[in-house]
Parts: sequence; C-alpha cells; structure tokens
Amino acid sequence: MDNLVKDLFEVGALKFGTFKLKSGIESPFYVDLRVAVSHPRILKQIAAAFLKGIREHQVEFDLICGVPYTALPFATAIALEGNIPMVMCRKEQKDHGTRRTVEGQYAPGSRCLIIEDVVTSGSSILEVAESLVSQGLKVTSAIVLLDREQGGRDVLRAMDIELFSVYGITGMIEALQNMHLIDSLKAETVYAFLQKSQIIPADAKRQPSRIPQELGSESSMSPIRDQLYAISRRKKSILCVAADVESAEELMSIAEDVGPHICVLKLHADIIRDWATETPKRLQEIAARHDFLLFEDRKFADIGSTVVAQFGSGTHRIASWAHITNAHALPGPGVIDGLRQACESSGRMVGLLLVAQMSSKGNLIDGRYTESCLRMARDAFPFCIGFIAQERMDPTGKLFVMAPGVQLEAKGDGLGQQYNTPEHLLKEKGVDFLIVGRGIYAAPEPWQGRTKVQGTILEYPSIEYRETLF
Ligand code: S5P
Repeated sequence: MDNLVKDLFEVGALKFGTFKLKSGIESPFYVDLRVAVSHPRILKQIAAAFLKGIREHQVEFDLICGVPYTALPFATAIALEGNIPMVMCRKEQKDHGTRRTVEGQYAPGSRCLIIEDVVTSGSSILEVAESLVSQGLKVTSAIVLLDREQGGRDVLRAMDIELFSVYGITGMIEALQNMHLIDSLKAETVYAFLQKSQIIPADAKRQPSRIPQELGSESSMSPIRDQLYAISRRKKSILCVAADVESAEELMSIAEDVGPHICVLKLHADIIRDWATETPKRLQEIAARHDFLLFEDRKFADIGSTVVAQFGSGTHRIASWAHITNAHALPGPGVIDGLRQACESSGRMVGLLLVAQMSSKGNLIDGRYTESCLRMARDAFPFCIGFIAQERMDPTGKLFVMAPGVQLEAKGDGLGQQYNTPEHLLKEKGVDFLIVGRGIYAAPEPWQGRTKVQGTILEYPSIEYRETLF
C-alpha cells in the first residue's frame, strides 16, 4: 500500500505547500488524483487498493458507480480487475433522448457502492446517491481512496451512507513521513489545518444551523451569499423582516425602524400602490445606511423567456435593485436560466432562492418536489444560494435556508398561514435565517417606550441569543 502512496507523491498527485482552494481557503496540501489516468500502473494499483478495502470492510453491494469525473476511470479499473458490474451516473442531465441520469443495465433495488477519489464534505457523493436512488437503485455505502478527514464521513452518515476509505489523510501523511518524503513540519501544518477546517457534522435535519461559527470561515463563489453572511455576523442577526405594507411611506418607515436589527428586508413590490421610480433608490439608501440586503419576494414561476422580462423590465425592474429574489422550481431549470440571463444583462449580481417548501396549510409541495428543488439548486450554485423552506435542505450547508411562517406563538392567521416558533425552526429544523412579517410590523403592543416594531424585533433571536440557546 505504501508503494501506491509513494507513487502518488512522485507523480504529483499529492502536493504540499500553499494552495488556494476553489472555496478561497488556503490549504497546506493539494490532492489531484486526476493525474493517475496517465499512469496505467498506478491506475491498476488504485483498483487493487480499492478491492482490498472492499474485501477488508466486507462491503456488500451488487454493482459500483464512480462519481464523475475523476472516479470514473477508477470505477472502470475496479470493475475490470474485480469483474464487478458498473453503472455510470451523468453529471449533467441530457435534454434529448432517454433523459436517463444513470447509464447501464441493472435490476431495480440493486445495491450500488459509490466510488470516489477524495472526500471533503461528501456533497459530490450525495449528489450521485440522489441520482442513483431516483433511478431505483439502493445506496448505503461509498468507498473513497482518500478521506480528507474534514467531516464528510459524518455528513454522509447523517444521510445513511456509510463511508469506507482506503486511506485517511492522517495515515497517508504518516506513511509519507516514514518514507522521509515529507518532514514533520509539513505534517504538523497539515494536522493543524485539518483541525481548524472541520465541516460541522451535520445530522442534516436536526443540527443547529452553521451561521455563528462557520459563516465566516467559508468564502464562497457567491458574493451575495458572502455579503449576507458578513452582515449576519457583523450585526449578529439572522432576521429577515417581511414588510408587506401597501404604501411606500410605510415601507420606508419599517425599513428605518427594523434596519439596525436585520440582515435582510423582504418586500413584495407589487403590493405597494404608489411604487415610483425613486422607491428602489430610497430603499437602497436605507439598506446601505443600516447595512442590510433587499429581497424582492417575486416567486417567479414562468418559462425562461417570460421571467427574463418580468425580472428585468416592467414597473418594478427588480433586477436593477434587489440583492436577492426567489423562484418556484415548477417550470424547470429554464426559470433559473432566464433569471440568470436577466442578471447578466443588467450587469448586477442577484442571489436566487428556490421555494422548496411552503408554510401555508394544504400546499401541494411534497418530498419528491423538494428533493428536485435541492438538485436544481445545487446545479445552479453559485447563482442559486439557498432556499425558502421549513427545514434544513443541504447537509453540506452550502445552500442556506430562510424560513417564513415565524411568530413567537405557533398558530395560524386564518388564511392558511402556519406559524412556528423561532426555537422550533432553529433548533429542531436547522434553518439558517428567519423571515418574520406580521409578528414584527403588526405586533400588538409598544414596548418600553419604543415603537412597536423596534420593541418587538428584540424579542426574536439574534445570533447571540441563539448561541446561548444551543
Ligand atoms: O412559504 C412561504 C413562502 C414565503 S416567501 N410562506 C410565506 O409566508 N412566505 C412569505 O413570508 C409571505 O409572502 C410573507 O411575505 C412572509 C410571511 O409573513 P408573515 O406576516 O406571515 O410573517
């Protein structure tokens, strides 16, 4: 086994130094197993190492599937060496022909072992597992050549997938040290890095959300998401206030009142009877002064070409001022493509949230629809940055959840709205941000000499409040 580690090191598949990862984080080591395809001898060794791991762990399965792209040749080599049937999972769904996402022949209910090259968060394995399961296969385990030991195993376990590994990074570092290929200083730097870059073990639905500790550590490819997280940390706020009022003056007045306490102000521009050209400018000025983002809750739900116009033109010209907007996934990915195109034309970046669940009683969204939203949102990251939903969606935490239907008392409004308490949504459901409308701007009592809005808002949890709670 050590021969393989040595060979990987020598062909540059394992590098030590300072490397900027896609996420922006600097890592003291870099793993690039793609180079293995240029060395048939190494590819053969990799297949043998996987087969040994599979035997040793007594993994039970009927067929294998590699995570595209790097693990595809690995899976092929394992299939050949071990005489094991294989299926292939598409990274992109074809939009012609069979529309299958899994290629190959298999009996429904067959157990599929996922093959991966490197695991960090486990999200790539989860995506493949979702495709396989949607096509009638069972997925209960995955095996990886190198586990970076940053918490991916726990993420997968929370989703009922057992992860086996041929190497853990710690064992690999020890082997390299024993062969005098790296010195102890390098090894220590890697250990220190691993310690500080753990992904929160996510029991997907029940863990408290990641905002307090993690939002800072993980820079993303989405400037809007980064901006939101930065505001959230600066102001210790997880609140989005929904200002569903009918006049521009009322809207401005709520924005001024809640401004210091929120990270997002959500509005329905089409409710405002006197919307004017300067309304968005005034909102932008208040948002900049109080440091919050503007979220137009337009819930786009039409074909791509129509949403291009709805988003960019018309009375509200949403793409020209909103920081965040949302859409239903119902029309398919075209709705996202349309919104993205309108953004590109306007030259402004807007973050999109998909409505994956609703708070209203009797809504028609079911589990399969929500799963499809998750897939669509992942495909659309970093344009799509999260969800409107009632519970945590993405166990890796890359896509956040804003939950509406929040009041201090869990009841309804007589028109189908169902309220949950902040504690329930944060603690039990693991959502990231709370959307509160009437619970704040229509609260009954003024409080200690403040306006009703200012008084009530302080009763909702901040990041600090939540840290003491959990
Ligand atoms: O499922 C949903 C999705 C949304 S965006 N349920 C909701 O209530 N909303 C919005 O959140 C709704 O349009 C309203 O603006 C806000 C909730 O307001 P509240 O007054 O009931 O807190």
